[in-house]
Amino acid sequence: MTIQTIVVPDLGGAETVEVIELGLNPGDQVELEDSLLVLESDKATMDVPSPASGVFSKYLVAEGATVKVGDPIAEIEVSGEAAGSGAESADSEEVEQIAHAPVVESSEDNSAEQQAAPQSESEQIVASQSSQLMVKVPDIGSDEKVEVIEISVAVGDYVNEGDTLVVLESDKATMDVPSTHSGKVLKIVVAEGDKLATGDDVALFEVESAEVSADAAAEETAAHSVAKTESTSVAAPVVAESNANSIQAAPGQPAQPPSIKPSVASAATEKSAGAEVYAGPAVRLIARELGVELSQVTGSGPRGRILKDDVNNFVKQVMQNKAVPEVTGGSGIPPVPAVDFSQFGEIEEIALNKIQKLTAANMQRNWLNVPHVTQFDDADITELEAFRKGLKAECEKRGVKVTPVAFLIKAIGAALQANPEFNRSLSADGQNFIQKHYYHVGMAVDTPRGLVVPVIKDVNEKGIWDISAEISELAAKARDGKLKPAEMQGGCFTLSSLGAIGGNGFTPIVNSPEVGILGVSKSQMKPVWDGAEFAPRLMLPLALSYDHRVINGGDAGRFMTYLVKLLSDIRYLAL
Ligand code: CAO
Repeated sequence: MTIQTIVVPDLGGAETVEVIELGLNPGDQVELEDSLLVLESDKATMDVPSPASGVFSKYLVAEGATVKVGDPIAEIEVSGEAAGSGAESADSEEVEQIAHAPVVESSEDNSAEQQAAPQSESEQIVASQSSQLMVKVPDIGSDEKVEVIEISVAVGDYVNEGDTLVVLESDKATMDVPSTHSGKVLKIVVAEGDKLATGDDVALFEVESAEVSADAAAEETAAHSVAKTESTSVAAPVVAESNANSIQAAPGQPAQPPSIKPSVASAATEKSAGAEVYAGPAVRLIARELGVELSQVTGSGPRGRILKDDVNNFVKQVMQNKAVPEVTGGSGIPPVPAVDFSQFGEIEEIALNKIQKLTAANMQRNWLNVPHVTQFDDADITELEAFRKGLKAECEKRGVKVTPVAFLIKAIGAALQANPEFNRSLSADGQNFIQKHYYHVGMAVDTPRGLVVPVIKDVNEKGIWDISAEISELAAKARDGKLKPAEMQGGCFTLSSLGAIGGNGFTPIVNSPEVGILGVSKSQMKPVWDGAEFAPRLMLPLALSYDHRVINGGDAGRFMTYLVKLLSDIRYLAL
């Protein structure tokens, strides 16, 4: 292995650049062309790719350092063979510029060569009609085709000179193709993903005729110049400060044709989803590979630039919160805007605990996936309550507390058996019903840490005493945080009783993949017409929510009617 020193490559005119991103750690494996670090001038952002595969050793500069061409910036360890084909080893007296240095030309101090470049650009604008111009890809400095990664205008748009038409991206740089004229876009002849080379058509424009004639004049002059200077014309990428206004050159001076200026600096800023995105080519590549919308990523780099770590962290965060990707939004659902409540008064932030996070995720999942319908009825529990109260002495003797909830669970089990549609789930692919032949009922328990749902198994094989004992035991465990996972699994249907708390009705959310849930509110004495007179009866408000994919209204009506009958005359429970 040989240590190979990477130096700042040709900066295309910029004297110094800033080191803005150091993404590797000593020992990291790097492949040929992997980005080692990112440099930025006032016009361009460029990745410095590795000239060979090897092991990253260390950086020789710090983030924020200002460096110039030839400055050593990093070291990698490469095999002897790779070292021979790449840059010089550290032993070498002369430090050579890396083989794959990005050539991002800046043009403020245009060389003679670069001055000649615009001449070839005369071909970039062709007057196809008296008032129409075809804007073409400028000289991009190589024969390599580059990809269109963004179309920044639409047909019919009026664009001003300098506005970006499309964004091109090679593996080394991102370039805007700005409009050379003000005018209306008549046609865009490229699509995202197209590979373009210098001189390819981009968009047809309608421009004012005066401008066209000026261009045409310039074109003619420039074309003439091309003929004269053909040998000196270079294919330098024109990240030029070359002034489009130079078309109004002084009399006698060779008029410069309007040049299309791929500005790498501004290319690093992508307009996406209405938001400005500031990121380099390597980061854009990673984002595209991972399917990350960069406008959603917050940049932690200098001036808000998005770094690789930002993209990685974004992905990690989404994966970690997969169950709750966002409080709102996703699947095309418009997100609720984030509000800074502190502007209205004093606030404090309280983190959700694990149960609360899970509840939030499950509720959102169930609410979004299940087409809910809720049906209401009241059960006359006058006799049930009289019977229950009559059990008081027996309860004390047995040490068991019997509440209406035990009768509800027993009645639900019987109603599930009589109405098997409620004892089903929909298969994950939506093609089959899963009919269950066991009767396990979940019971929502309100605890200081949040809502949990222990499950009472085989309720149809148990009597009121056993069910009551289990309710007390599971509710106590739930409140003490001692429920085991197995005690919260396997439910066929859920009971949510707010009877001890109050209210006269609510619409519970189905605990999917179950298909039904019963919401029970506080019983109240009500005057009920018995055919001859109003009689005081203890009425229990019931709300049955169901998954309308599995249960139709008739099924629900029958289930509810049967349940009400069982609760109104519990002798049926014995049958
Ligand atoms: N109407 C009137 N009174 C009722 C009643 C009803 N529907 N249901 C129960 N009660 C009474 C009980 O009889 C008991 O009174 P007595 O001691 O005088 O007999 C009192 O209310 C307290 O009952 P409890 O809460 O101790 O026990 P429970 O069996 O009624 O309920 C449990 C157990 C675990 C369901 C309940 O404690 C609980 O946590 N409920 C909340 C469930 C919940 O949060 N649901 C919402 C989920 S969706 O967000």
